Order: sequence, then C-alpha cells, then structure tokens
Amino acid sequence: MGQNLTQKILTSHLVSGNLAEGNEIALKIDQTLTQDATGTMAYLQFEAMNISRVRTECSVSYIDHNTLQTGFENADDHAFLQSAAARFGAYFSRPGNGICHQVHLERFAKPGKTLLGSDSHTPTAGGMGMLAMGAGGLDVAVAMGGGAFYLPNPKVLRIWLTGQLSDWVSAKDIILEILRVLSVKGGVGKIIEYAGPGVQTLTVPQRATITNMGAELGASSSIFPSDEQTLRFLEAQGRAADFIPLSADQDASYDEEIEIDLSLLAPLVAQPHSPDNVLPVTERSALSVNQVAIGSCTNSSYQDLMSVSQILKGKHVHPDVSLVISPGSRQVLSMLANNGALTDLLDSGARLLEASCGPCIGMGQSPVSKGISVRTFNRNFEGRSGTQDASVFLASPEIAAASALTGYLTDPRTLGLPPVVDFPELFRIDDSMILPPGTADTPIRRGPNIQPLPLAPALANTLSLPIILKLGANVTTDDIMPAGAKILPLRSNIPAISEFTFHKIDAHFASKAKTLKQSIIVAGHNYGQGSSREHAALAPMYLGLRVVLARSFARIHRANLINFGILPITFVNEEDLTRMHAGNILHLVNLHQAILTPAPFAITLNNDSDPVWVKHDLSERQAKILLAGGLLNATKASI
Ligand code: MIC
Ligand code: SF4
Repeated sequence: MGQNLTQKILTSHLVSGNLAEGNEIALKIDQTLTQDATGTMAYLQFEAMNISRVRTECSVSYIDHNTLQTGFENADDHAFLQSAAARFGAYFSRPGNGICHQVHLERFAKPGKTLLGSDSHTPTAGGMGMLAMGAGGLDVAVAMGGGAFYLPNPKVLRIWLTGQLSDWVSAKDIILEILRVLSVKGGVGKIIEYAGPGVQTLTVPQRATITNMGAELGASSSIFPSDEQTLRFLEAQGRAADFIPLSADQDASYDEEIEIDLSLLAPLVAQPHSPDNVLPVTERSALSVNQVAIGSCTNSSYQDLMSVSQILKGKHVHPDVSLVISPGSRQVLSMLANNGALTDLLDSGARLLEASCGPCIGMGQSPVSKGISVRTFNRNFEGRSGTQDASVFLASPEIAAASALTGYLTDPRTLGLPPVVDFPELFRIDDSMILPPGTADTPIRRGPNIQPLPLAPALANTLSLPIILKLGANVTTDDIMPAGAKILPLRSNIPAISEFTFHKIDAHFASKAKTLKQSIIVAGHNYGQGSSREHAALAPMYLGLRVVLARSFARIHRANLINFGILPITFVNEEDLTRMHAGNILHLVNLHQAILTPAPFAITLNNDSDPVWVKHDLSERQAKILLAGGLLNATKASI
C-alpha cells in the first residue's frame, strides 16, 4: 500500500511514536518561525533553556503583529527580538517587511520540510507542499533547540478537488465552502491533504489562502502537493533550487475523504461571529457596509491586491465606506508601487496601511459602533476587531473590493468582466529587510517591558477548586486573552497582561481569581480554538487556574495548558456539564496516580454522592510535564 503525502513527510521526520497507532508521535522540525506577539516569550523560553544557538535548518523571527508602537513596549520587544535573533542564530525579518506567513511562503518555505511556528496560521506554508504546524511559543522554543515536536498522531482527510473556479470565484470561496461543510471543529485531530485534478488549476498563493484558513477548521495542518505550480512559484521567487516534486502515491489511503467540484462554487461570506457561519453573498446583498479591510495572512498576496486594484481602477470608494488595505509583504507593496497598481488603489480612495497584521488583530481600524465590516481575513470572532458590537463578514478580495465601491455587500459577478492578473515571471526580490544571524556574543537588549517568565507550581495531589467560570462551546483564545492595541504590547509582561484575562466575559475575572487563589473552569466543546497564543494558558496559570474541565479541547491550546502546568480533562458523560455552576466546588483526589493511569477517574462536585467521571488522554510524557509544573520546569530538570 502506498503512502499519502502527509505520511511521506511524517515518516521522513518521525523521531518517536508509531504512525499506525492513534497515540502521540514526535517529529523532527526543520524550520521554525516566530512573530513578535508570541516571539518574545518563545525567545525568553529559549534563553531559559541555556542552548547557545538554534539547531534547526532555519529559524526566522518576524515582527508583524505589534507595529503601532503607541508606547515604548512594542519598540522594547522589537529591540529584544532583534538582538535575540542575532545572538541565537536566527534570521530577523524587520518591522515593515511583512506578515510572517506571507514572507515565509515567499522567501523560506520548502516542499517536503517541516515548519513549526508560534502562530496558528503557520499551515499557510502547506500551500508549498510543506508540513507546517502552529504551536505555542514554548513548543517552538524547544524545536529551535533541536527538540522534537509532539502531537497526537493525526488522521488524514483528503479533499479531492475537481473542476475549475468560475469567474469571480476565488480560493477564499473554496475554504469558506469547506468551513461551511466541516465547521470550526471539523478538522480537529486531522491533517487535510488536497488532491485531484482541480489542484493543478490553483497557484501557490491561492493554495496558501486555503491552507491558511485550515486553522479555522481546527486542523493540525493542511497541505498541497508540490508540482508544476510550486516550481513556477519558486522559480519566480528565484528559488528553483528549493523545488522537489512531492505527491501522494496512487494507491494511498485516507481516514476520511470529501470531494469539492470547484466549478459549482459561488462567492461566499462568513457571517458574524464565526468563520463557519457561511452562506452565498447573494443572500446578504442588501446589507450596507461601513468598512472594508483588505489584507491579512489569508488574502494579501500580489495576485489578490492586483485583482483589487483592477476592480477599483478608475472608480471611487463609496462615501460611506472606509477602505483600508494592508499588503502582505514589502515584496507585494513594492511590486504594486512599481507597476502603478498602487496609484490605482490610492486614486480610488483606499487608505494604505503598513505591510503587517494591522486590523486583523485589532491593531487599529476598529469599525464604527454597530458597524458592518467586510474583511478578507480569517477570523471574525466577536470583539476581535476592537469594536465589541461590530459585525465582521469574511469574504474574498473580489467581494471586498466590489462592496467598497457600492457601499453594500456585493456579489462581484455583477461587475462584469473579471480582473485578469498574470502570474509574475519574477517577483521583486530584495531580502535587505531580513537580517542574517549574528554572532553568539551579541548582547541581548532588554527594556523594562521584558519581564521574567513566571513558572507554574507542580501539580498538587489533592485539589478543591471553585468553578470560576462556566462557559459554552467554541471559546476562543481571543475570549481568554484578548489582543488589540491596548493589550498586545503587554505580551512580554505576564503580571501586566494577566489583568485582561477573560476581560470581555467578566471584567472582574483577574481580581476574583486572585482572591480565590486556585480555580477551575468548566466549558463545552472545542475549548481554546483560534490563536496559538500561550498567554491564554500562561496568564490564567499566573492567576491560579489549575484545571480546565471541558467537553473537548482545541489542539494547540490543550498543548499550551499542559506546557504551563494546567491539567486539561474531559467529561466521560458530557451531560455532566449541566450539573455544574460557577461557584460550585470540584474536589480532585489522588491526582498523581490518576494522571499516570490511562483510565477515567472520579471527581466530586460539592458534596454530591454521585461522582463526575472524567478522563485526561495524557501521554506519559505529558503527565510528567504536569507533575513537574510545566514543560520549562520539566526541561530544566532533565538538563
Ligand atoms: C491571531 O491571528 O490570532 C494571531 C494574533 O496571529 C495569533 C497569535 C497571537 O495571538 O499572537 C495566532 O493566530 O496564533
Ligand atoms: Fe496576523 Fe491576522 Fe494572520 Fe494572525 S491571522 S498572523 S493576526 S494577519
């Protein structure tokens, strides 16, 4: 029996575990990426491991999230990261050079390799035939030090693409359709592999839009084969030498399969407040729009922005719409400037932002109160835009540009002939904003915003924990630890950022948690979906959260909880969640024994005689991490 593409890369990188069984596997990581909002922690953690230089083939530290510099904090982080990259042997992509995923695809991603990034959209590089995964900063720090990356052995879901996209239908519509079918939980525990005759009709940037938003499916990764399109992209980036052909064997098998006929797709939107709340744009086309935001790591490639410029050329943005555009990289921006498309955008009334994450992570451009914002981004969680009562619709660049012109949510097919964008023979290549690694004696610059890392206490054997919050399904890490211009600058200062934990759900959470000293959260399915930010584990740990009891967890957040010494457990009988309320006490006894044994165990709710049966699904490695009080403690103890 042949291998699928995922199995091929897993096999060639397997350090321990067995691909035939459903347990944990460990992989060798070839490349890492970090960004500034998670990178300061990752580099502080790397430093704490006392390893002098990175041991990967290539590690890149990007500055793309916090570039507003509203105070000294962001600038402190940038200086720290620049000096840390130089000292520890990583490349440093300077602020202004672009969004990590876009730049990585352009300049570093290689077919057949593994990439681990401290950002949930790292699978973007799967558009290049790379096995790219998001993780918490600490897991990335371990990988930078040459350590393996552990993950539950994934299932492989094949999405067989047939046909060809119709005019005005784009890669964004493909992934929105998949989200409609599978939901934000549909990819959990899976790697999504694309195959079929439709694949060759998609360029690498289109594929990257699809693999990028695989994160919204909860998938561990998404991957396309490496083929003629891959070679074409690499040649145009002056990197033909990085090409290898790679695809699944003809007789490969898959755990699950679905099929999508590209020619049947129509322009789609994801309605507030979830990326899987998808329907055809025609069903919402009467809706007035206040803001259109084009950019983010999903849709800010040269091809995307050229389409937008052609749609806007010679026309003017509707007077009631604010149109903001953030190019994905300096390469994209300079090509638009060079060929005149930037002038078309500016003449239409578009407001140009830096090549960075910007509004996607609430760094400016919050919509008007109760505003409708159409964004080409990947997440529309409530409040993420910075305006709590705004409604964010996710859509293709074509829908976004059309809506900016008309002032209402618009089916681009009403505009007539579609844009025609030639694939560049050669992109503009200028790596001068990527600083090569420096020498090991480079001094680290550490401003007052860089605070030492708090460590978790070892897991106690007996715990009586008050339920501090009872939550529903699909709680996001944006709910747990919001981002935005006010909070993001505090990412390297856990005592300061912890004050904002669950702020939008309960403004008094931090003070309550401090009064209780120790606590537990109970929740529904898919707890911790979304961003990889480990602050959503670190800050609650700092405030005394010891256990989360949920119906199920999102992969990255569950790993982050374990890494920071918080025990994630699930219900044997999901209905038991209905028995619990905030303020109740959960008693856990003989925990050490319980987590070292695979069997379910009983805990007590208040003084109820009827116990609550729970399970932990921890590997032995993870149980030991918890017993040590988190991965950093465990790693230190083993050095
Ligand atoms: C996001 O899109 O939510 C982020 C900001 O890129 C995060 C990382 C972070 O919170 O720093 C992600 O996706 O992992
Ligand atoms: Fe940046 Fe948004 Fe992409 Fe996250 S999803 S990396 S904030 S552009």
